[in-house]
Amino acid sequence: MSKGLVDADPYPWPYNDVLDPKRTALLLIDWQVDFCGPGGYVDAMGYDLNLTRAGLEPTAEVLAAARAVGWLVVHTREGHRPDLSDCPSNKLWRSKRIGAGIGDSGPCGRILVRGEPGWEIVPEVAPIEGELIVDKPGKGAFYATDLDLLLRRAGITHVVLTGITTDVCVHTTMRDANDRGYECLLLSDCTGATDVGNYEAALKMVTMQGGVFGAVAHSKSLLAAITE
Ligand code: C5J
Repeated sequence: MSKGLVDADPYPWPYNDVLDPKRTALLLIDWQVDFCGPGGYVDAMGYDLNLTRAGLEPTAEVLAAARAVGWLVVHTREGHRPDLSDCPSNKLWRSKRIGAGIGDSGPCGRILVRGEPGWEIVPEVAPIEGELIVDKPGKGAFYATDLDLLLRRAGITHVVLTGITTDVCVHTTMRDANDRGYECLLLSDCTGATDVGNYEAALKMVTMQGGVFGAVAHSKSLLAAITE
């Protein structure tokens, strides 16, 4: 492996041999109580929280390293206005159908509503002063947000993705970032899904066609490259 490159699949990342701290951002997608905490949205749907929490510890380690080398750090949160005026009616209908209605009251307040305890980012990877937070009504972090503007304005060309869930918000965001020309890396141990098969398939999808959406690496490979 050349110096400063990440041992990744299907190619040493990034493609252009540049792991430049001024041009690289760490994305932390939806590390919210609603997706990995007891009493939140994912819990209400009956999925195994161990799967969505699995990536928290390595993500905290990567976050500390990114902060130390001065990467731009961006946190996202999925959620809706209290009156749900930004929640598409089909999304609302489906959530109620599975027994975790958006806006309904639960142990963590109203499900997926901005400002509620369930919508908060969990303490392990909570934002600190100066880090960007992007609130999004959809699955992708670019839709109906200023994320692209913030990244371009900061001179970011490379994006490292962590977060939950792998097959939904992380994938939608990665695909969109890739279409916009960002060089993307997904950290396999810093993400999780509500289903193991979907998690594995989502990682594999990235690596097809020579890296159709970018590349996948273990966080240890990224940390090794950062500290080289
Ligand atoms: C989902 C997300 N899974 N953050 N949201 O509905 O991936």
